[in-house]
Amino acid sequence: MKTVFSPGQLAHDPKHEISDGELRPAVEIPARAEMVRARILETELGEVLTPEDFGRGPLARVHDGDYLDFLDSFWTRWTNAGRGGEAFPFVWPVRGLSLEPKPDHIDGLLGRYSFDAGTPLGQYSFAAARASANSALTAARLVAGGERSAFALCRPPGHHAAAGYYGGYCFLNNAAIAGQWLRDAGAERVAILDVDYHHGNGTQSIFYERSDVLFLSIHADPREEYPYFLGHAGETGAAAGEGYNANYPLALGADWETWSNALAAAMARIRDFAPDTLVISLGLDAYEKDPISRFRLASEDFTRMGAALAGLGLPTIFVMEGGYAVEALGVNCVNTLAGFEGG
Ligand code: OKP
Ligand code: ZN
Repeated sequence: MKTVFSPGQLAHDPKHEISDGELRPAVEIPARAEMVRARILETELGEVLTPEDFGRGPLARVHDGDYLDFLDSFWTRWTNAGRGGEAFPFVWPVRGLSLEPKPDHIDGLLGRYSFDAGTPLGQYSFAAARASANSALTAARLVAGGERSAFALCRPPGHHAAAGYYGGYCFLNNAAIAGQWLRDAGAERVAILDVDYHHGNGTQSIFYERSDVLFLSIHADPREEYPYFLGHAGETGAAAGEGYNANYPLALGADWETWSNALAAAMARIRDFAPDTLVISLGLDAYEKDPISRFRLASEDFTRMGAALAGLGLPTIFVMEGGYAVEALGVNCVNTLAGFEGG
């Protein structure tokens, strides 16, 4: 399986995040991608390609123009306000407050275009996010061109980013951008299965009213876990998209037996939908030793996961999402991909 990765993705190099009432060391760091790349080379999974630049077009098919403009102008506005380093939002337009008119001040804009305070935004974040999206797009093009599968080594990740806001370490929704690009390239139906420990609220929200993209997610119950405000079992889609969203929230502590039952249910839904292409939002944070997560998958379970997914027999794009046990990340990620190739 070919991998797509750009060194430009490493330019987003956050030092801190707001977590547990403190400014803590950031966990979504460049070493994550380095670890995965090293394991791919060590195991000879396949070639590692540099992405092509797809420009703004495919990003704007998923994200609002004013949101992309905000990301583009962030650093100038931030430094014009006399700031430097990393920005964190601290005020949001929640219930009863107004989205319009948009604030002029960067502190207002940060809240206008985000949904959490845990995501550091720095000088190179947008450039790195664009490089990450280009990796997803290049992997999508490989599969559209006839490859059975491809791996987009995306970081920063994407699945929490919605059409008009960032959060959860995500700025551009790589899986959604790849999925939409596949539709525009001629795929009639695309399924996106999100196996990250956290619910993919951004991806769900982007496709919630559409029947051409089925979104499914297996994740920690949002009653107990981030992102808290989306990902419940009753969210099944709306309008034309009714019936085309499927959530499988699991209790904290879920092991492979529990997790794989949800996977079997999700796979049955994918088979019924009969998509042309499958996109896997590949979070590796369901791992038992993940520092911020509370599922109990072992490294060998990721091999099982990959093998099971191969059983769908679909052209498949893997798009990396979370996973913070950096030492084990390469093994767990490549186990999934090699499991797919052997399955
Ligand atoms: C991103 B991805 C816990 C802070 C949690 C947000 C987690 C974002 C996960 N103290 N911060 O889905 O892996
Ligand atoms: Zn996650």
